[in-house]
Amino acid sequence: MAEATTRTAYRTCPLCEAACGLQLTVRDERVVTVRGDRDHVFSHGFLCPKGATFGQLCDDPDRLRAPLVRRGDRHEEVGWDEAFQAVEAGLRPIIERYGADAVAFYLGNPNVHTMAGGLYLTPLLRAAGSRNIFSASTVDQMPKHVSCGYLYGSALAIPVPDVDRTDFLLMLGANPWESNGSLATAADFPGRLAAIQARGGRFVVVDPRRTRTAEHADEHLFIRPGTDAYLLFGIVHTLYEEGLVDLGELAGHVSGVAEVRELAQGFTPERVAAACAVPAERIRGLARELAAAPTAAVYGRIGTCTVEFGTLTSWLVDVVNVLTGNLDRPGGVMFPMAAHLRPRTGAGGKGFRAGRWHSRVRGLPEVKGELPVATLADEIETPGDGQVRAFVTVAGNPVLSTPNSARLDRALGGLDFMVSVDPYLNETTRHADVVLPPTDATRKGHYDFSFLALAVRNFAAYSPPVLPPGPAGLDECDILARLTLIVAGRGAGTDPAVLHEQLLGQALDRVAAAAGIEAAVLRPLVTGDHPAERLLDVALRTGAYGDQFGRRPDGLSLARLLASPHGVDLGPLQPRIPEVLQTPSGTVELAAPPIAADVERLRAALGRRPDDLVLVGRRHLRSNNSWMHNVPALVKGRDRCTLQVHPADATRLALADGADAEVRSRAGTVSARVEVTDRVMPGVVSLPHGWGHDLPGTRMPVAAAHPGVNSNVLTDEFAIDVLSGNSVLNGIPVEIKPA
Ligand SMILES: Nc1nc2c(c(=O)[nH]1)N[C@H]1C(S)=C(S)[C@@H](COP(=O)(O)OP(=O)(O)OC[C@H]3O[C@@H](n4cnc5c(=O)[nH]c(N)nc54)[C@H](O)[C@@H]3O)O[C@H]1N2
Ligand SMILES: Nc1nc2c(c(=O)[nH]1)N[C@H]1C(S)=C(S)[C@@H](COP(=O)(O)OP(=O)(O)OC[C@H]3O[C@@H](n4cnc5c(=O)[nH]c(N)nc54)[C@H](O)[C@@H]3O)O[C@H]1N2
Ligand code: SF4
Ligand SMILES: [Mo]
Repeated sequence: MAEATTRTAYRTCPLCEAACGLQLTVRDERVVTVRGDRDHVFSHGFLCPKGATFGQLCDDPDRLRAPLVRRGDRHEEVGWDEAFQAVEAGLRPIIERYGADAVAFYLGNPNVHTMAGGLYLTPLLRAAGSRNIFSASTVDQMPKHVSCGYLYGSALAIPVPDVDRTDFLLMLGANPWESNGSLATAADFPGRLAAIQARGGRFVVVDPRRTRTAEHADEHLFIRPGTDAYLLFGIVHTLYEEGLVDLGELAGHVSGVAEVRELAQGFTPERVAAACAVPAERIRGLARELAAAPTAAVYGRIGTCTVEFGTLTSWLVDVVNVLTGNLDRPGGVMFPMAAHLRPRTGAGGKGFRAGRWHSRVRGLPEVKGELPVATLADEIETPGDGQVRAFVTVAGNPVLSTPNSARLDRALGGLDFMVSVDPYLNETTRHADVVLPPTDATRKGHYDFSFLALAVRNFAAYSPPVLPPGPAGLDECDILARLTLIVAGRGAGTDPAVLHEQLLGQALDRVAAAAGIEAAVLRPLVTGDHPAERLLDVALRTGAYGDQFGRRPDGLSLARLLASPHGVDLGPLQPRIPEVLQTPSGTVELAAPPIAADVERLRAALGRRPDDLVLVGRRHLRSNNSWMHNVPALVKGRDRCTLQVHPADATRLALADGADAEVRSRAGTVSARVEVTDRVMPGVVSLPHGWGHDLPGTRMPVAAAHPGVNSNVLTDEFAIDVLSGNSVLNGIPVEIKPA
């Protein structure tokens, strides 16, 4: 009897960008064991400690299983219809009285890990019509979108390092040994790095901390936080000066090469060495090694984006790849081709534009349809026409994850109405009048709309729900559909199926128009048990490898992925230039005017005296931003939320290992436990983000018992990268004294 209820299921892990395949043992409708799926075409059995807790996370007794409505300072469980009526009663009058912009939205990181996020946010935001859209992108990767937007004409054309074939990898501000990689989906990133060495290649890490990745590298270079743009310009300068520029196959597809030479003037290795603290001879050496390697890739992540010159740094990463002929070639950096997308028919397009509107209070430019989250509190607090009065969060915890979060926390307390789509009552959602918890990940299907477009090898996988919908839960697609209908004024009682069919109809209209046939002919051919599955089926079948609704019978479809629980391998990355380029000229535009203009800001800062002491962040393998600290297995053991201080600084500042220190910045003050270690360079201290679970009114008791301190009390909402609006979260000037 017991045996009959035990079965094996396969599912893509939704907990980070690596997209590993999980093998789940399910007994009596619960996930009882999690293993890496050895037969998975991409992850080959890899599993990290977070993925191993997938079952515990889904079963967390503190996860909300029914909607909450706030009554006074308490949250009470209600039924779904009552919850949506409360949302309608809260939002509609504000929209009617003050207009669309009075409702702000914040979309957090897990949206890129759900199908609902990939399919239902765009309709929601379109229905809302608000200019006050914010997301975790402006505390993360927006500089990369902007630099790629200018270089390639599309903010989504992001090349990834071809780690499986490269001979030389230069990594800046990334720690995949802990993070498992970002903007480069590479399950078992550590194994893939080790394989570079095993085949005789090298990888070099540039980081103000000696990270686990740095420990495994062939070389680690400390760098002063926020100065990677100087290091990279020193490399670019050397490439020109020593005649090492060689575009290879790219010649004819790149414009602006002479302009970049001009822009690099003055950034000699000697001059930039003083700013970034990497010796001039090593900067020259890196340039020569990158140029001489049969293939090479430069890859930058969080430490290159969340800094003062984030867009320039992200741009320079690609400039070096272009100038050494490594863009779009095997072993260099390449553009993936995801199964749900179609290749374009030729080069050239409208190009990238930012600043179509500006934020009301600080006048910050829109980028990719959103405004910098660093100015969200301004928009809530500042009275006047267009003031934000209502707030919708979907999968976000900005009270812990965004700069000067104590100020945002206060601002949220002053809203007229707030609704959160979130499975936890946490530091942010405790402010919500209504909390709408989606079903857990075992009960939803999964396809990585975001990460299959960033994978270092082309593959596709779809996981159907492992368990049937729970008795109380509501699917996230249904939640977002009902919100959309409310915001659009179509009523809280409208069946979400109305919107599901409407979206499917629109998707079919688009593909039918492109193929010159009737959408009605295609509708009966679409398969799938769920609205998200049907939309995916259309995208897959008309995508790069699709069955074209039967015209290519061996092509991809939902049915084909359902029959392939370990995924379908689509081969190594292929060159995509010029097809991928959407710039007006149809070339890689190396020196777009907004970028060139920002170089002058960088040049002006070159002689600036560095701050005495700056704060950087760090990630730990057992953590995931702010939201997985309620899983006992992930928080057990010694306190990880420590302030790392170099021994020389500890002596100078009279800080003892294990004692508390008071850390003060322009934005705020926290008290943190000191860990004296030479893993940070002198002049740099490090505190992880996502902690600070000691605020009242939350329902995450395990996290509250391991609170840590919130590093974003210290980060400054006025420090942003001007081109992208991205917050500066690394290189924060601080003062420290014993507490
Ligand atoms: N100082 C500093 N700050 C940082 C960073 C840093 O390096 N340093 N990193 C930044 C980065 S890269 C990021 S991405 C942001 C993250 O910023 P956020 O996205 O704002 O924060 P998270 O901690 O990821 O919170 C995720 C929320 O989603 C909820 N959630 C989890 N799963 C689901 C789901 O399936 N559906 C829904 N609807 N909700 C779900 C969780 O309960 C939680 O409330 O933090 C940024 N903040
Ligand atoms: N375990 C775990 N995994 C995660 C997450 C997590 O919270 N925990 N978060 C996920 C998310 S949302 C993201 S975006 C990714 C991020 O993925 P990564 O970017 O790989 O993550 P980090 O570990 O923050 O690595 C950033 C590194 O930059 C360094 N750094 C700081 N300032 C500078 C600088 O100015 N220059 C240089 N060169 N380096 C600098 C830091 O010391 C740190 O080692 O990780 C994802 N995976
Ligand atoms: S590396 Fe990421 S995707 Fe893989 S098991 Fe760990 S959390 Fe899941
Ligand atoms: Mo992120």
